[in-house]
Amino acid sequence: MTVITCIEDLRRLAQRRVPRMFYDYADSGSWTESTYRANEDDFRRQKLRQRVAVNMDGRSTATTMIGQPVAMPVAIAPTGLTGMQHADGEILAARAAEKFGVPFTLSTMSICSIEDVAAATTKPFWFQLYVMRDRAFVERLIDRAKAAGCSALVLTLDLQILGQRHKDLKNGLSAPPKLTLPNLLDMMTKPRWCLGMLGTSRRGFGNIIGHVDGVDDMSSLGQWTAQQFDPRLSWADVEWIKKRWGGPLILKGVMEPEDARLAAGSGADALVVSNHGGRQLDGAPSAIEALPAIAEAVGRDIEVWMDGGIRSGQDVLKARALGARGTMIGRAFLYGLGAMGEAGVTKALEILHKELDLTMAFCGHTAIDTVDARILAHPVR
Ligand code: HOC
Repeated sequence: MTVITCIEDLRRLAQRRVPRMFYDYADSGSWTESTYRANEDDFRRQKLRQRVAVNMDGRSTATTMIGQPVAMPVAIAPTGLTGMQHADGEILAARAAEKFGVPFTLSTMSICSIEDVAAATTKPFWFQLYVMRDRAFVERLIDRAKAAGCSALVLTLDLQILGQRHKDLKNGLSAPPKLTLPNLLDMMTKPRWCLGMLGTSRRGFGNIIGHVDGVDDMSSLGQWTAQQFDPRLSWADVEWIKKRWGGPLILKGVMEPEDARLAAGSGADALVVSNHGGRQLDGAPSAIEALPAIAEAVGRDIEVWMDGGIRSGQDVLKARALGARGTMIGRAFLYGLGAMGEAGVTKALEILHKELDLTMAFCGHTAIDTVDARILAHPVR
């Protein structure tokens, strides 16, 4: 019996329990995966300054993200096909986040639908939007998110075309997934996962299937999605979406100060410095490397968050020190989900929280809101 003490333990367990094609989908980057690796590696390069004889009693990691109280500056990022890591994955992750006191973001490309997650939770969650060519569908999605009581919209700006992901191509990860003999044999070695899938009816893209004329199964879904991500997305669309949504708006996928200034000028509430977990433009800098210049460029005009490479509470603290008011985690919660369902997501959040709290104390702080760049020995740019 493995004792789970860190995110890496959850990763290893998930790798054993989730069929390879779905595990690889979550845990890979595009092309050479250099950006995917840099996201994690560049966190390691930042060294922390230890303080002593400082009162460390009565600590709190609680803060706010776009004015919403959070138990720590961490939100669950929107991740595609989350319900393939574990049956009903989006519902389980949303429940774990709700109990822990951090926001959960549901992806447009989720397996469970907006309505499924709303019915299974008691607090508002966030919804992530992709801009599709079918703008009437985008409007319906926004309206459904509003009707479900979602409290923020996360608009992804960096996936209007898809980065080339070798593992997915080799594994036959498509809609529908290619059930080749190697894939079927691999699935048979993951009985826990198979039983979960047999026990749920939620195996398709619930936000799309049944909500677009002619898209009623995985095969029609595959054809529809292949042409739907709209490469013409512009700042005018951001304005249109902001107006249609009318609530808190978060822009995800910003990597350049120039785009960050445009994001701030758009009136959005937060931007997320993100290279999509190294899944889009391989060769881009890590998110933690891109963060300081962006934070400097926009000042207090918009909240700056980051995602990419966070595998410990120390990373959350370092991101905070380099200018991120909040962070989003993708793989760190997906490993927990694949390993142990809802309990695994809770475990991932507990691990991050404990590491964040202890590291904050070692660096001489009792409140997350007082942390700044002075906790870093030699901030590496
Ligand atoms: C065919 C669906 O964020 C990812 C996701 C979404 C991609 C949707 C593709 O894989 O990076």
